[in-house]
Amino acid sequence: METMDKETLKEEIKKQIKYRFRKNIEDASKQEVYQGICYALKEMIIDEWIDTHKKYETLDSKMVYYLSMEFLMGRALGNNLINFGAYKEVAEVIEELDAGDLYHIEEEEPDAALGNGGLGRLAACFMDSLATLGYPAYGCGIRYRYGMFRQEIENGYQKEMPDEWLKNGNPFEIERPEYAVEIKFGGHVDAEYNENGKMYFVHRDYESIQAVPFDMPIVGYQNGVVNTLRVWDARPMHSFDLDSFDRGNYAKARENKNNARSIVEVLYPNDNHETGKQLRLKQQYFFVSASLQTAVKKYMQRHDNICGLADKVCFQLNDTHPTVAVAELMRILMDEYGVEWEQAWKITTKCCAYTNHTIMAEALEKWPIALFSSLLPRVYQIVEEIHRRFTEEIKAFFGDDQDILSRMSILYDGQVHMARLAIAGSFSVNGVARLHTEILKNQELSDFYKLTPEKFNNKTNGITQRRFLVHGNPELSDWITKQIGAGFITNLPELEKLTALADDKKKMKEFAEIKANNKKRLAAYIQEHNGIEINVNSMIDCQVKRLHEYKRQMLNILYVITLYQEMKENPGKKYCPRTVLFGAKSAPGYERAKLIIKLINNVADTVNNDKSIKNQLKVVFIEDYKVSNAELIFAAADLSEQISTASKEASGTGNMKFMLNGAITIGTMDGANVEIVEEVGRENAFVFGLSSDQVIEYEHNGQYKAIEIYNENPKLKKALDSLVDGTFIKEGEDKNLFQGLHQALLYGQHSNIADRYFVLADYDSYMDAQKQAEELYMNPEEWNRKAFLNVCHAGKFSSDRTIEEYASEIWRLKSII
Ligand code: Z2T
Repeated sequence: METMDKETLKEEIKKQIKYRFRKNIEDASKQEVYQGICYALKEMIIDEWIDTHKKYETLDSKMVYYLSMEFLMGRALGNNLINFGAYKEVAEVIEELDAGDLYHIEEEEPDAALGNGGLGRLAACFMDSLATLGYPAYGCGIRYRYGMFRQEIENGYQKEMPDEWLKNGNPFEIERPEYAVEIKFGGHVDAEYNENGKMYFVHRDYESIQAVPFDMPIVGYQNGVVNTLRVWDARPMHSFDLDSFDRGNYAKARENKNNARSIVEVLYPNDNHETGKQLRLKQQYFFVSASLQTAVKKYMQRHDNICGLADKVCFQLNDTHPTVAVAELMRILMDEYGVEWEQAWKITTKCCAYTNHTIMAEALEKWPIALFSSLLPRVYQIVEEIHRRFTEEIKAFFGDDQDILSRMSILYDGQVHMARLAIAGSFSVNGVARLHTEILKNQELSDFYKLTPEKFNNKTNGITQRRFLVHGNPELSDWITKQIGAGFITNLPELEKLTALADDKKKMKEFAEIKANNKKRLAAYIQEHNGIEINVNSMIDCQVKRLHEYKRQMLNILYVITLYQEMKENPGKKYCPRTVLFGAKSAPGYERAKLIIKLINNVADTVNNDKSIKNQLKVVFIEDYKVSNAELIFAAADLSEQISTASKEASGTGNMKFMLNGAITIGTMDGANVEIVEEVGRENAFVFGLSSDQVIEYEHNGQYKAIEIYNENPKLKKALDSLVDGTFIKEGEDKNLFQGLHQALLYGQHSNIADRYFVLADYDSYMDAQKQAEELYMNPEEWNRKAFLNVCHAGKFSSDRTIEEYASEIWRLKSII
């Protein structure tokens, strides 16, 4: 927080540019100015970064290690400036130096997209809240050379391009080669006996890889705290394999080097889906082993007995991806510190805690035993023993019941079941929204809940208002500050104080103007990136999230098609003007999702070029949806589409970002929508669709008949049939392009049942909810009031609240402030 005066700041930025680029600021490119600012800021935060860690050491603080394959950080500069308390100063300095404006300079920074979607962004929000609340924490992850792919849309199809986020360097990171550790893969394990006849295990003929940490600062909000996100890079243990080098085979000697790096080459671009690739397991063990070795070493520097580890360390497993931590910690305790099994198990199960993020079956991680045991032979041995003992426990509790064992065994059907291992090895198992946790307890994990009910708890997700309001929507943030002070920036429930203004006409007009300005800002972005002019007075209707069938972008586009067909049937009628925005990346191998992207783009093309509907409806597909353009979208949105099949979306977090920025939710009673509606009131949202109980009941009884709904609903039939009658087929395209989508909804495809996600079942009530939204929008004052009340009641959804709950109920951390 100790910032410099403006003159010193100017000198510092100029100096950085000069000695890094051999240039005076007048000659520097925007990228060079951007880097100059980053390095100047880094210099300002470095002392607090050092001091924070000194403090943790002198206080001997208990520390949480948030283990996550993904951290979807987005851009760092703007966020760091805000949290450091230097944003406005630096913005002024840049203008005074005639070096452009900060908003455009921020655009020089590539997003750090080391994550897929919700799970990775949640980890990023948690990092921000942990630092802001002064909790001792490390984020531990992988420094992927290539993050989430960049999406290009070509002829309406998604094309994946490499994300070269490190091309111009990564200014805020610091490489820490002195903390490199060795990671062992493959080989075999021999049992040997020492002089007292005690058996121990020796791992031989393994391949070693070096893990090198890079630290990134996580700046707390104006509190002097700077935490660390530690991401691991992989290197060959020795840069040349000397044996083969000696034999004169230079290329072979280099090979080793390439293998090591391949571990951290790229983020797997699957959200809510597992592919079971060996390299993925390598990634998991690589960063988990590196992080655990470091944490234990650090603990042993200050303590003489490993048995107290759980008093000082907690490992939070972000989904099952880091679950190998359970066995790896056992290995370290037993093989490296000589702890006996029973004692090691006690320590491990007091250190590990697991968060579940989905009930989708295709996301459950299972590893073939052959693959697992050949890659991690010693760790696998330990898993076998954990399994043996856990099986005893299950039998003691339930009796010898094969059905129960088939649902609970860690080793089953030739596979290692990671969620089962995570639950067995953790003292806490949490879901990410109230409804989701209830489904875990009563359906998906009910056997485990019966066995160990005390482990289960809920932690409803949250988002950081520093990025998604203060940075993403500065106009609204400043306006709120004028009304109620800046307390909401670290205490979001203070937004409740705004409620009194809902009846103040003048204030409500100001609030509406801010939304209008944000729409103009987004319109400029869309004009520049899509070449489409949108009507800034239209309802901005947004569905931005990963493309997944359960999220039902299909339901949304069916509504768009229905509306378009109505407009064409009633040429004289006036409709509520609407701009429907979609933003979504599909997993590259998810063919049906990719086809839905193509459909959205074809519908957009047809609708946007049809003069007969007089611009009352526009459809825009935002290319390359990511954290940085998401900030613009949330700020500008009127309607927030949260329309997943009830029970399928564990929480959702975009829903909270829209609410905080004054968009009204149209949504199902799923995930955190339930709690959003509870906070804001049903009258201030558009709720529709089957309940999760109804969906689960259908799934059990198999009574759902999509085709009957289709046959009984002419509007729906007409919309659906437009997929196969050529309406949205462009010249030169296969007439049957969208046949598969039609087929999947009505009859099922590839051994799946028809309409697995109940799109047709919810069509009618979705149409109703959309009609209500349109009517309300035609009454701007009423709309504005409800949108405003969404802001007022968003307080619960700060990740600060979520982190306070984790810290007090799971981690038992003490804040240093
Ligand atoms: C993911 O983003 C989510 C769940 C996953 O389960 C995997 C990924 Cl990559 C393995 C999402 C959920 O779908 C979403 O509902 C939730 O809000 C988010 O995690 C954070 O908890």
